[in-house]
Amino acid sequence: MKDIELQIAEQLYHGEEEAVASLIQQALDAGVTAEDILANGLLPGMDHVGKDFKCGDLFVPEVLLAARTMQAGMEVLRPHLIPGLAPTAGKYVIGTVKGDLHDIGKSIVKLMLEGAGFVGIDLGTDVSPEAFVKAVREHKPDILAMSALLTTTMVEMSATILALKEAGLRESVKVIVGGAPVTLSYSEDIKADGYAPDSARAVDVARNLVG
Ligand code: B1M
Repeated sequence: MKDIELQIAEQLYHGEEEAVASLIQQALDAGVTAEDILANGLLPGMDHVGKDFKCGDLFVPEVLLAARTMQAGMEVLRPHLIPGLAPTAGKYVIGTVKGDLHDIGKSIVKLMLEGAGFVGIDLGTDVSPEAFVKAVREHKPDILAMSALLTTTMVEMSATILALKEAGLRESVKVIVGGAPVTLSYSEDIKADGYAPDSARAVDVARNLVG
């Protein structure tokens, strides 16, 4: 990892929004790609936050600050991750499932999809099965992408797939699931069409399903 990427990870950990935005700009100016800044700076920084949150070294306010810093960093990266003239690869609807407020991973998946030429709608967080069904009915996406970060909320993915089935829409859309507690085996159990452990592979899966 380059020194500047290391600094981005460290400043993200400490929730230093301005420092992270300015370091990202410096890295971009120096020719580091947006993908490298994300993979070697922001994501390891957030991973460090997650580990220390788990073992009790960090608490919710610090995690929130880091999450806000991550979003600020993503705002600087966004135009560099999205090539303006890519042809449309397909249409997506994305959201974090009901009861779940985690949106960082979902937003990264969305950005990466957009970077790969997909266009779509972000329903945000805490999205009920009914709201997903309504969006599929209205927008007719190729891909419905659901994110869950809690073991208690991942069941909503299954509920949404069921709701799609009941609405007669299941065959009209490919469902992709992901998020830290979600596994390939779980995705198979609930009969999703695809699973990805990270945002880069979410794009691969979406491409394969649409292509
Ligand atoms: Co929360 N939280 N949190 N949290 N939080 C976790 C998830 C947790 C693992 C922390 C821990 O205990 N170690 C734990 C869940 C335990 C479990 O269920 N197994 C947890 C908990 C318990 C909670 C609360 C219940 C805490 C509390 O209040 N007592 C609470 C729940 C609130 C709610 O949702 N109802 C809560 C709250 C919060 C904050 C609000 C403080 C904040 C969220 C801020 C925000 O999102 N705006 C937060 C955060 C930041 C985390 C950690 C630290 C980081 C999550 C994150 O953003 N990671 C997290 C610990 C961890 O994950 N290590 C934790 C970075 C992000 C880039 O990764 O989201 O995994 P991730 O996304 C990846 C992949 O998973 C994948 O691609 C992304 C990029 O590569 N991916 C997909 C994600 N979605 C995908 C969809 C796809 C494909 C791939 O296809 C559609």
